Amino acid sequence: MASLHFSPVSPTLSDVESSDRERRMSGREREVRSVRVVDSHTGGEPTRLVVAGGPDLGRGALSERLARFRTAHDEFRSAVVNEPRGSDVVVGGLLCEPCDSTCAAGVIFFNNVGYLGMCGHGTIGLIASLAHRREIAPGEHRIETPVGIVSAILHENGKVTVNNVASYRKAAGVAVEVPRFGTVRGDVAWGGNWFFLVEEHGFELTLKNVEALTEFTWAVRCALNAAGITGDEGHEIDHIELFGPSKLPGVNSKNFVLCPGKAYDRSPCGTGTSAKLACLHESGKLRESDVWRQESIVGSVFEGRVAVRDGRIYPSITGSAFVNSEAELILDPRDPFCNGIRA
Ligand code: PYC
Repeated sequence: MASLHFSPVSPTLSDVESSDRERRMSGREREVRSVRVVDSHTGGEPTRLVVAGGPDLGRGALSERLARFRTAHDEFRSAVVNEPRGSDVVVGGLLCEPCDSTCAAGVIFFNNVGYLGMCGHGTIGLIASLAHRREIAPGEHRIETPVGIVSAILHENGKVTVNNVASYRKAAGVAVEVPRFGTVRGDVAWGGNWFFLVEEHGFELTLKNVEALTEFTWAVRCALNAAGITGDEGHEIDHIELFGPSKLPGVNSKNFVLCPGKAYDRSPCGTGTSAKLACLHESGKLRESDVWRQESIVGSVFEGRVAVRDGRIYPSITGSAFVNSEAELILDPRDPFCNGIRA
């Protein structure tokens, strides 16, 4: 595999362009930053991959670099994904040099309100973007994330299979009292992020119901928080996932996934589908040889499987991403919304 060129902290203009621009600029203007991004979507869910011009997070484990990103460079996160450059739906990925030399890359995912442990649709987008830049070829590539190493197979047909971190159900059939909606039961599960998975909700999962689905899932998330129902080590359950029947032939289920910043996932959610696969396997409804097809609220489909090693469940998710833009973001300190519109 060709090794990737990592230049996350330096501007990406060519030397000649840079020095021309330098000569024309003075004072504050010199602080204008150039950030190189590749935009893609995976089943309708956007990913903006920062390939150059990101903050210097130093060395060390990706979890340590994420902590540095959060405490010292959070404005960069907001500048890249929030309005007016982005929107609540955009998930950002900062391409990082990996610590482990067997990995092709490291990545830290982020969104309109914070950071993600892992992101399935984002990893598919990352692989499609690196392939678009001719930085990787078909085959398997190991990727470092803040929650562990995952691998991704770029298939000859452009599809991508993400072999996710070990996933598991922490608790089944947990009841929570949700104001205005009553008792809601769901499973608490980890798939690289924390999820509350609900089968019984009474809603039809269609795009025309998105407002009602958002209101309900947000109320569930707030109720879990208020009741002190969390993932391991007190981690907030910040993704809520509803399931219903799919009308597509051969597809097992349709979902609606509310993400931490109140936007819904347009894709079937890679980490959410992983959490679902872990729950299905743990309840004896999915064997290692089975394929689970998960439809998203917009009609895109991921294929999921599980492998069990040393008693742990490793989901894999297959989907496609398409690159739709390569761009240079300009962060001009004179712009009052240079760092995005923040709450
Ligand atoms: O695909 O894992 C995912 C994901 C998480 C949040 C949005 N998408």
